[in-house]
Amino acid sequence: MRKTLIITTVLSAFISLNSCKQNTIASSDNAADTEKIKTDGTTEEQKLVAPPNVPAPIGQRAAKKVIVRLETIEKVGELADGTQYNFWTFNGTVPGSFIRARVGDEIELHLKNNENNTFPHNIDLHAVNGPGGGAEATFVAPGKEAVFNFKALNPGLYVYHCATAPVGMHIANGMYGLILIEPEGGLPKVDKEYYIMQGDFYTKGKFGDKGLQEFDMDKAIAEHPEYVVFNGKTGALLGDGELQAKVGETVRFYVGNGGPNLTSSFHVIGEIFDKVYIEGGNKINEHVQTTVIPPGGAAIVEFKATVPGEYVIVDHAIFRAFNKGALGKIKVTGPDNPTVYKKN
Ligand SMILES: [Cu+2]
Repeated sequence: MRKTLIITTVLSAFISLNSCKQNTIASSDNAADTEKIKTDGTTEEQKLVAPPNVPAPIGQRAAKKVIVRLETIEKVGELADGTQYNFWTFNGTVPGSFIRARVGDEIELHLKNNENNTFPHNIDLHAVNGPGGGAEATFVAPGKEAVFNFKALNPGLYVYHCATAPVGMHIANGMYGLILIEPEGGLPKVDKEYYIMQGDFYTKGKFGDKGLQEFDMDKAIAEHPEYVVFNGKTGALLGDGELQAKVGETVRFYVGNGGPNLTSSFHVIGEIFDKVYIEGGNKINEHVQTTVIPPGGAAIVEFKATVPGEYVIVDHAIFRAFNKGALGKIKVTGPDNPTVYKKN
């Protein structure tokens, strides 16, 4: 009798352990689940917008085929006021256009290499399951276009970048951007969404030197940048580029780090991130002051704007902010909130 009881107990414990294990695998293995998601048979062209803006949220829509068109463009632009640099870009901006899709979407990515370019380029999207993240399939000479398809299996915020040798140089010249794969049902609605990407730049001249600056391979290898900036330019998020929000609004930043070398200690002075999607994945941390974003990594941060004023966005490795350019601002307008903050 007692023996039977022991056997039954052990057996049921084994069964429950086993079924528990199966449940865990089933619920945590998003990639396996999403392979079964059928698209609704329709196709849409992704409407791309320039940073710091992002395409409209996906919301509840069914999975579909999404056509994304990127063009690599080598062009001279401003790295700082009066300082020019020959940027290599996706769609003419640093970072490149923000791509937005959902799990289960089939993405047909067209990569065109502008005919006036000098170098071949390609794209490695960290959201891809496949060789080189698409790099092998998209290696393309100036004047040509490459196309490849992938199914978005994992939700999250991912970096994309050029992966043509010398890879470090292509990335250092500005060839990176973000792709968001929303989960089933979309992300929670917020009032404002912005796209910020940090990058380090290596010029022959010193920080602030005027005129066209050449890339410095020795400084890049030594990991000694002259510039560390948000959105490809010292002051891209200042003045006319300053981000905007109203008191009471919830603000979401999609933050990436193109690197190529430096890890970002991303911080907004005078705000606390109510939520951080750590490393751009599913896990949410709350009440965070500074979040670490490695090169080739990303994070989603959210905060509620409660008190009006100007809030400074920095890499809290603080010499980078005040001496190398990693400084932006978000302006919060609206009524004072003396119960939360009052200057006497
Ligand atoms: Cu490239």
